[in-house]
Amino acid sequence: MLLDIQLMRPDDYVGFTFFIGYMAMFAASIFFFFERSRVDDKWKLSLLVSALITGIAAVHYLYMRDYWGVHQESPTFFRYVDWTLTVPLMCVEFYLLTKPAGASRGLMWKLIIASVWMLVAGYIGEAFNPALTSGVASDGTSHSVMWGVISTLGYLYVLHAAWFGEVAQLAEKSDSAVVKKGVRTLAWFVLVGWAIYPIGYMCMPGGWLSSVMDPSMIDVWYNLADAINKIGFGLVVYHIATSESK
Ligand SMILES: *C/C=C(C)/C=C/C=C(C)/C=C/C1=C(C)CCCC1(C)C
Repeated sequence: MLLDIQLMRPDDYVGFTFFIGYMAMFAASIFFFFERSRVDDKWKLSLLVSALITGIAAVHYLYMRDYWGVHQESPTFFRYVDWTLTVPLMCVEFYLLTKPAGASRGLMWKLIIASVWMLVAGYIGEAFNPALTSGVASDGTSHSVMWGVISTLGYLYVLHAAWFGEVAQLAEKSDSAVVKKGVRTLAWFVLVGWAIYPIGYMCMPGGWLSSVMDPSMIDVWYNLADAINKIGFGLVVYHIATSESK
């Protein structure tokens, strides 16, 4: 009996980014997990969360790679399941880093709710886009713009918290210069790294960039952004943890 999995063609560059994304996430997870033994106890949970973020992504990438291979179509559902699990965990990282300076559980939950809001609205914008059924790109414009704007409100909340709001203020109060600087670096990830996703979103049929960019580019943008944000974010946490360990 033949397996139903199609082997990747050498010119399938979108498929290749899923392939390499999977390996990178997997390797990063092993790294963060084993490095836990080298840091002080109070940092072990932060490194575990980094390992979980890339580990959860690795499992989804394996699945998305095959989904792409078989259907040559965006694995939108699995993409959003992955993000809905991993982005709240990134919010947990902000909480863990600022907890010694007084961060409350309430702050953690506000960030989690804002990020889930952002992702649920984004999912509605992508998965229920009328252009997908009608085949007419312009049919999707008002739908994708409306849900994109709703989603952006959640994004702005997290961005504001990381730069000016509670997270930034607590980091400022921290007595560790490394934590202060590290939280600022993570805020840059939220500003620059996270901004890549709306670019991908705007490539979908009917999106503002769809006339200038191939809709299949959406997955390349998302895969690139995931690698930067999940692995890079984890490395910043790793740097803080190792610098602050004896
Ligand atoms: C590891 C995955 C991460 C860090 C995913 C982040 C996703 C976003 C910041 C998505 C943002 C979006 C908007 C701000 C508007 C359009 C819809 C989204 C969901 C693509």
